[in-house]
Amino acid sequence: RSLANDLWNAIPKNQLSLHYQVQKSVLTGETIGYEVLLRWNHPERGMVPPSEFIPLAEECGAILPIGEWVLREACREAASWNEGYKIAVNLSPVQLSNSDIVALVHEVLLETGLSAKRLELEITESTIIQDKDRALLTLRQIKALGATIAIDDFGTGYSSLETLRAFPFDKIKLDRSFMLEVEVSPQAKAIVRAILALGQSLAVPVLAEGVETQSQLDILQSEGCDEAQGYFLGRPQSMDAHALLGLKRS
Ligand code: G
Ligand code: G
Ligand code: MN
Ligand code: NA
Repeated sequence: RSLANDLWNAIPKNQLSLHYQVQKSVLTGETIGYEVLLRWNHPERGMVPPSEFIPLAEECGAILPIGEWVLREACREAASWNEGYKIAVNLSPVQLSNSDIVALVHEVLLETGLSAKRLELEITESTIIQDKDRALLTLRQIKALGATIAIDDFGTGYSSLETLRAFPFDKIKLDRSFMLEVEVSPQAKAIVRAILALGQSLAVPVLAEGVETQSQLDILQSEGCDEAQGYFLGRPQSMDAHALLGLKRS
């Protein structure tokens, strides 16, 4: 039995679950939304991190049913909240290129009754690099449904200014590697500042990921960053976790 084999059984065996991590306004501290992070509780291996099983799921194709499950669960969950917070769901490149993601998003919104403007889809640049024309069309169609699109892990890997120019992003998520350095490295701080200025010029809000300390948050505030996410503001946790229980409609 292989891990890939186990992965195909993870949904029917109820081994997948979702964690939620808060995203807040830097200026006011208000909650804006929650990012959904998938967890796999393997019967023998315990919690397998997404960094291990998402690539495997993409390789073997299981990401399609798994991604569909995540989207449906996340939207159903958010629709039951008594606050209109946004829900941010990560999309795999494989979902974008090998499935009718537009039809799926449309169907899930109708089925769960979630207002489309509360759904944000997070994609990385690798998602759109393969077939840019098709990706652009797909993202436009998703936006036409009323959902929004964030570019994830910005500033690393392939992310380029050309992509920002050509694609209709609603949010830039600054990669968490910058937060590791921002307090000690003038270079890192200069890059953060430049990306924030870029976001402002393009009228696209920037969210800083991986905020772990008050002093990082202070820097973001003085530099005019819009939103933040990270352990300092809240760890990813299950809906059962006490901090989120107050969200449930009674
Ligand atoms: O929660 P954690 O830090 O371990 O997540 C690691 C990576 O897995 C992140 O890059 C995140 O984007 C990705 N990830 C988490 N949940 C999902 C999901 O539901 N779908 C996809 N495609 N990626 C996810
Ligand atoms: O790539 P993506 O942004 O989707 O990944 C989110 C991942 O980052 C999740 O796996 C989450 O557990 C992790 N994460 C969230 N906040 C922090 C943080 O403050 N510090 C670190 N090191 N990781 C974080
Ligand atoms: Mn993400
Ligand atoms: Na990220």
